[in-house]
Order: sequence, then C-alpha cells, then structure tokens
Amino acid sequence: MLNNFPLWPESASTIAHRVDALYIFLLIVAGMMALLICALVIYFAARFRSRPGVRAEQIEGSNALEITWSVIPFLVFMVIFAWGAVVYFQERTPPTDATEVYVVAKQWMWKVEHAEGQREINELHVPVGRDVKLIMTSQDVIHSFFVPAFRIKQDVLPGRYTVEWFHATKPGTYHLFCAEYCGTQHSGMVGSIVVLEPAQYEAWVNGSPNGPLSATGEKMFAELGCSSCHRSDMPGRGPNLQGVFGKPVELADGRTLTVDENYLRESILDPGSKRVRGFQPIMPTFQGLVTEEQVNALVAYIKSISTAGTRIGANAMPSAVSASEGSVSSAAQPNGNQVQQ
Ligand code: HEC
Ligand SMILES: [Cu+2]
Repeated sequence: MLNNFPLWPESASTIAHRVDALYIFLLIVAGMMALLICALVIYFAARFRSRPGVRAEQIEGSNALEITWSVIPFLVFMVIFAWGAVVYFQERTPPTDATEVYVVAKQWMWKVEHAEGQREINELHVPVGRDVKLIMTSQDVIHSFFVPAFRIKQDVLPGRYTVEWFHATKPGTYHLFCAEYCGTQHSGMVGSIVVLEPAQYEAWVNGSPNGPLSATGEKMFAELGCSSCHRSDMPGRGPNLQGVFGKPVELADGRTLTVDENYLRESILDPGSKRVRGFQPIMPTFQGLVTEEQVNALVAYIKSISTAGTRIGANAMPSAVSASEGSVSSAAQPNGNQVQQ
C-alpha cells in the first residue's frame, strides 16, 4: 500500500515495517492532539466569548482535570518509549550468525570487503533473506551509512568500528547515502545496495578472484611478524590468539572485557591502551603501518581462528614457526611457503 505513496521510501528489510508502524503511530498521536487542541480553542472561544450582562467567572483548580491531563499523556508517552525501545534494540542488535561485511568509508566513497574476499566500491551485493552485519570504519572524517529502503542509518567513525545490520526482504537495487556532511563532495558519496536472489548471489560470490578476507589476514599475520609473538604451538611472548574472540580477557589494570572487533582493532593500532594481564608491554603499535583494509583482514583472521570448524587455511602460525626454526612439521602444512619477516 505504502509503496504507491511517493512520500514514503520503499520498504525492503524486516525492520522497515516496524520503523514505519512506530512512525505512523507518532503521526496519528500528534495529529489527534493537534486536532483536539484546535477544536477546543474554537469551542472555548465561542462558548466563553464576552457577552453583555454576563460576568466572567474565575475557575480555581480541579484535581480530577489535572490528574487526567497528566496521566493520559504519560501513558501515551510510555507506549512510545517502550515501543521505540523494542524497535531500537532490534535494529541495534545484529544476529550472531549474520554474514559479515567490512565497510571502509573515505572522502568520498564506500569501500566494501566481503568475508569471502570480494571487494567493491559504492556497491554492496547481498543475498535476499539473510542477515547481513556491516562492520564499518572511516579512513578520515565522520560519515554515515544510510539506506532508506532498509530504514537503517549509522555513523561511521574514524578510529573505531561501528556496526549495523539488516535482513533484506526484496531483490532490487536500493539507494545508499552518506548522511553526515563530510566535505565538498559529500552529496556525491552515494552508492547502491544490490539485493540478489540466493542463486544469483552465489554466482556473484564465486566470480571473485580474491581469497577469503581471513586468508588475506592470515598471510599478513605472518608477514607483519605477529606470528613471532602470538603463537599457538607453544607459549610465546604474546598471548595465543586462538579462540580469544568473544571470550573475556583480563587486563593488567584489573578490568575484564569481552574480546570484540573494536578490542582487536585497538590491540593492533594502540596496544598500550589495553594491556593483557600477565604479558610484558612489548607489542609495537601498527598505527600507520597498516591500512584500514589490512586491519579488517587481520581482525577477520583472528575471528576465524576463534570459530571452531570454520577456520580457513589453518596453520599459518606453525608454518611461520617452521620457516624460522626449521621444524620438520612444515611437510604437513598446506601453506608452508609463508615466510616470517
Ligand atoms: C613483539 C611481540 C609482538 C608482536 C610482533 C605483536 N604482538 Fe600482539 N601482543 C603482544 C603482547 C606481549 C600482547 C599482550 C600485552 C598487550 O596487550 O599489549 C599482545 C596483545 C595482542 C592482542 C590482544 C590479545 C588478547 O588476548 O587480548 C592482539 C589482538 C594482538 N596482540 C594482535 C597482534 C597482531 C595482529 C600483530 C601483528 C600485526 C601483533 N599482535 C604483533 C606482543 C606482540
Ligand atoms: Cu561521507
């Protein structure tokens, strides 16, 4: 019905109708209040107009009236609050098994990296009917990833990840806008979300020449020397990173955090800010040495070695060890050619 109403954007995600329903409710409540107030203004103006011979009478207080006009709006506002909170939490909480896509914003484009390895600019191909989680950061200023047809908008900040998710319900091509003024070409920072049928999407995914993002990260993990300190075969100078993602970590200052994407990112770019308990502060910062895309690949790799069964291209660390220490285990490594720097 609303699709034919030109003032309303198309609805193409599971959250869209929920956002619309709340919005329509707000419009109805606001419209009814406006009508009621107008009607009462007119009625009172006529009813209590000045007439010859009739003296104005002063009315002092009415508890019943005051309680009524406090309690009814209070209840209406609580309904808006509770309803809004429910929709907000649905929109803010990505399902755990969502397909993950990394987004890097820069003046003035959107760079997209899929876990399977595809890269695109100002386009995002996704399958219909699947949860998609976007892990986003900016290379320069604040941008905002806005897809009206999905009713989602999230600021994209330099120096950290922000997350948003959607579940597309209709194949088609939808507008992507930057919704945060980000410089002279801000209005040109647009793109499209291409929602494909699952079969079309499979074909599109398989047409990629790149390996999975986590495999790129695995290679970098060896090339940057991470694997010389972070080992999985024996105690190293840094913590073993296998299985850390999603788990609690104890810090030197006594805090306990859960390892998430932002924590991994910060550990790589600013290792001094959160030290893992029981380790020396020897990890160098990689700020300026790696691009946002490379950080994403490293994060994707560390996540992949924490998800049992989905580890791709296993054994990078032992193979790096075997390259430097001449261990005989290299025969068993599928990728023993990765040389530690
Ligand atoms: C010189 C040795 C060294 C190198 C090289 C090194 N790290 Fe570390 N790393 C450490 C130490 C020691 C810690 C624990 C103390 C801390 O948090 O700073 C650590 C902590 C971490 C953590 C947090 C781990 C946890 O269990 O919470 C991550 C993630 C990490 N490093 C990733 C990397 C990545 C990715 C690289 C390569 C780009 C790298 N490290 C290179 C020594 C190193
Ligand atoms: Cu922008």
